[in-house]
Amino acid sequence: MKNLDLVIRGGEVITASDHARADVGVRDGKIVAVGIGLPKGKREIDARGLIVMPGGIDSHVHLAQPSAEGTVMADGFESGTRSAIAGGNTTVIPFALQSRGMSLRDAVADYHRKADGQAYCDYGFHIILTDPTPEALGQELPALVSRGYTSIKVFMTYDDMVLNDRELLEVFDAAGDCGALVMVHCEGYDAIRFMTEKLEKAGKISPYYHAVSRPEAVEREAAHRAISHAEITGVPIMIVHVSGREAMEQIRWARNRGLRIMGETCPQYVSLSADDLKGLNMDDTGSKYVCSPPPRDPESWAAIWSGIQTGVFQTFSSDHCPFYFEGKLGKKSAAARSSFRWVPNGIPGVAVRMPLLWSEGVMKGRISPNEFVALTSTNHARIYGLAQKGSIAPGFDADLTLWDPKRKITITQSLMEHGADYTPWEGVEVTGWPAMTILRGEIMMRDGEVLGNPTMGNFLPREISNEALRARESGDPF
Ligand code: DUC
Ligand code: ZN
Ligand code: ZN
Repeated sequence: MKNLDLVIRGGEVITASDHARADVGVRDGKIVAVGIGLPKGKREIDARGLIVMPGGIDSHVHLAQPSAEGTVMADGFESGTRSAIAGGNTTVIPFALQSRGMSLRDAVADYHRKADGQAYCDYGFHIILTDPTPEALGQELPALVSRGYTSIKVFMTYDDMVLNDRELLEVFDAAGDCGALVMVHCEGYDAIRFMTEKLEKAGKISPYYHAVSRPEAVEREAAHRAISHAEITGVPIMIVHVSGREAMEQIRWARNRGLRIMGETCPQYVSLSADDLKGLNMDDTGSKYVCSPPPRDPESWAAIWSGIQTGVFQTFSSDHCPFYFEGKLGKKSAAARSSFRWVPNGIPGVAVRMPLLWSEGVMKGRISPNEFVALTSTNHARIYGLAQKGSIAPGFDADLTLWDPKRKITITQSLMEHGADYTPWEGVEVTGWPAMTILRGEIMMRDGEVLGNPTMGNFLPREISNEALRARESGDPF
């Protein structure tokens, strides 16, 4: 094993299935050897005392995505992927939004323009499908799947994105035909509108009422409906950003019935609560925590942990959806102060996803280090068709995070490297932090300093998801 470009020596190598003290040898951006006593490489990294794990893959982030009211996101590709690298990630999968009236091809082209030469880490695109025209479903979607855009997201709420039941069924069916994996935002449109109007009429307009307007039943009802549509059309779906017991139990129920329903949850659903949205007045900090579905409560965190521990959830993603707090377009804009309805929905979290899960999950004995790797990297790669990512073995991309499992850090804005002007986890103490992020053999972050440049991230065409393939092999329900 000669001519190694890089040897990472003496770390504890942990994958989703194994762990061993070993050296990792890299050549031409690929892992070529994992073993003991590898020959000297051109570059050497002493990893003694550190864990060497597959680079984090965050399969749910939003970058440079416009919203209906003209709100601008706080991160484009440059700052968003920089933040990802700072948090130990080497791949992100953001969304390419199809606005109504737009073709899917134009949506994808638009996001390539935004990302090209602007990414510190590798990236793919999911497509947000809001306008399921016969052309979009019959021609564009199959063509885009064959070019590596193998997953789509659909919404069951929001005026500018909601699909009705008939449209959901059409989209699921078309996705099943071409192998696209469907991610579903499960919150029911009518129930939210009803609650929002009722609360506003009663003068209950502060950020806290965002959580009141979207109780768990809103998420549970929509999850059940999405699961039923998936069963009827015979397609696998991923229910994203699950916030609490009710929707979690729907997924568990579906999986116990043998349906291919997958679940994703996020740091906010095991660490933030609806009480964080409470503020004394509209200028207070409650809007910093407004996201959808809303964070719940400690009982709910326990339910989410049980879902993580029992395999209801396959992925732990950030749902990084960054908005400014201050300023005309931020969470305290004049419109946002007039009602919670206008507070931009989303929080930044790509830099803290891995530390929060390590600290709350591994350090507190809730999950093993192998499960941590599965939840933050490997499962994202398998579910979303990234065969070359998510493990440490010869042939895989040399995407590695060197993890300091005992490092204590107080989370603060200056460590985030994101474009937002705050972090919802300001002042939270965690144990476990990335010491180094390596992308295809290049050191992109060392001891908190982001190195490299934003031309180093590559676009990743993705294969058809394992789940979609299995569903197709098992045959059409009719
Ligand atoms: N859904 C997301 O996936 N992210 C932020 C807001 C939303 O509704
Ligand atoms: Zn969503
Ligand atoms: Zn999201």
